[in-house]
Amino acid sequence: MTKVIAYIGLGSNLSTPEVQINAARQAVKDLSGVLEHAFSSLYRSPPMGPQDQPDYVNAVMAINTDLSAIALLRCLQQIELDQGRERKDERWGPRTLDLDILLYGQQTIDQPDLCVPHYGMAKRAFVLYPLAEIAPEIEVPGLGKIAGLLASCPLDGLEKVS
Ligand code: A4P
Ligand code: MG
Repeated sequence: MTKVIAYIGLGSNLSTPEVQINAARQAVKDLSGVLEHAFSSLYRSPPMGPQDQPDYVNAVMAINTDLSAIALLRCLQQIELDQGRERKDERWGPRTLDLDILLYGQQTIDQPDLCVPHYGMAKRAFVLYPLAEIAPEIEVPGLGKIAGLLASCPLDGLEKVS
């Protein structure tokens, strides 16, 4: 199977988010069939969605993988569970760890449990800015170059974690 560069969005706002993000990075690196290609700085931002929850820490990781997109999703969901992720009914509620597949090569995937590019990425500063840091020339299928997406995406309080 050929190798693909995939981009993963990492987010956490519970149980010491920086620790969660770093642990998730290591867990992804430990997957068989995955090599880390790049990892962004950590970024802090106010919550999108319900405001009565802590700020989030986000990052974006690029990997080189021969896992299929769906196999990668299953591995990421297991890592979420391993790090104490509980799925509740509240939309956009707090979580120890969220791992989203942002991009999988230049593929567009539209399956019941997997949509790539990730549906919200073009409007989310906490995805676009870390992605642009590690992939300044990237093109998002159907949406165009990242520079154009950034130009119409306000920072919304996003800042690098020092
Ligand atoms: N799914 C479909 N496509 C994908 C994909 N590309 N990657 C399906 C990952 N999963 C994908 O996900 C729900 C379902 O999406 C899964 O069953 C999977 O098959 P989930 O992780 O169970 O639920 P979720 O993450 O709570 O849902 P959602 O709507 O994806 O949440 P978001 O959009 O990720 O938002 N504020 C800040 N500042 N930073 C954040 O990171 N994150 C959220 C969560 C809210 N507010 C935030 C942040
Ligand atoms: Mg998710």
